[in-house]
Amino acid sequence: MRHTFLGHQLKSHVMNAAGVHCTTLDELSILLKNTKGLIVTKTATLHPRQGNIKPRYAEIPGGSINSMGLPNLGIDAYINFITLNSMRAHRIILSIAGLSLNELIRVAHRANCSKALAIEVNLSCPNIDGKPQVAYDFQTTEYLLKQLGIIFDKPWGVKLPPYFDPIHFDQITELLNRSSVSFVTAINSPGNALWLDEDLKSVIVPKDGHGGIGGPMILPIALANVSHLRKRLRPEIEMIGCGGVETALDVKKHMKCGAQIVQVGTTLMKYGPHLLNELSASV
Ligand code: RRO
Repeated sequence: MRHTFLGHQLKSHVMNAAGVHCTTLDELSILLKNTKGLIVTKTATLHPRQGNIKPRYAEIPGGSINSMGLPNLGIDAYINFITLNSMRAHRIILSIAGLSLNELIRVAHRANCSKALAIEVNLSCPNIDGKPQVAYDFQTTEYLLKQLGIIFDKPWGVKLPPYFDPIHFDQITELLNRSSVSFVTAINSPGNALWLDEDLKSVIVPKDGHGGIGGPMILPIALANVSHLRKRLRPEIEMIGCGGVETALDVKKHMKCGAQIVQVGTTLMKYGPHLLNELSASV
């Protein structure tokens, strides 16, 4: 089967989800060399960040919980990586975020000058203490979409958190349909979940044990989000499905709901990059 994204033919329609196997330059190199489709970087901020204290990722029944806290090398390191790998830059999506509007605007300007295929603006990081997920605040999102539309002259999209009510799908897609996004990625980890170990202690220390969840347990939420968004978005806006993918059948389900390409997080974390090729070969 042939797959296209933003007008490019792809050799694979399965890729990593931002944050998994894409934070260090070594991880990115391995991913780029050993997979055939697109890859996305860890969400980059203006300056490098250590993230939350460890442990901050754990496997739990049904998937994973994380409270990474946006550890990353800073935008310039990822832009340099893309420049150094310019022959494969057309396969790289640069994920960005800012802890303030001002920071996001500055990161966006730099990202726009990179050779990346596209930019995925993360409006949905669930793990920064004191910072709400931007895409749950429609007023701020509307303002940001306008500002980012002025900055970007290369393809860009947004990574959304899960929504749970039809009115919220109406509201977010109304804003997106008026913006210049080329694609939407859905979903980020449902945030601020809590898991307790058998000894009744939380498994993830930062944020009082709360974190974003991933893996098979979120597949129904992810599919519903892809489907609701696809029905409401302008047809020209492409969709990347993300959330809960463990098997080739799960990839097909995302595509049936409207995704053109599919990202894998928790399952990639568990099995490593060869899994992406296996999933794409069997569709
Ligand atoms: O780094 C994280 O804590 C993190 C991010 Br930025 C995100 O977008 N989603 C997630 O589950 N964790």
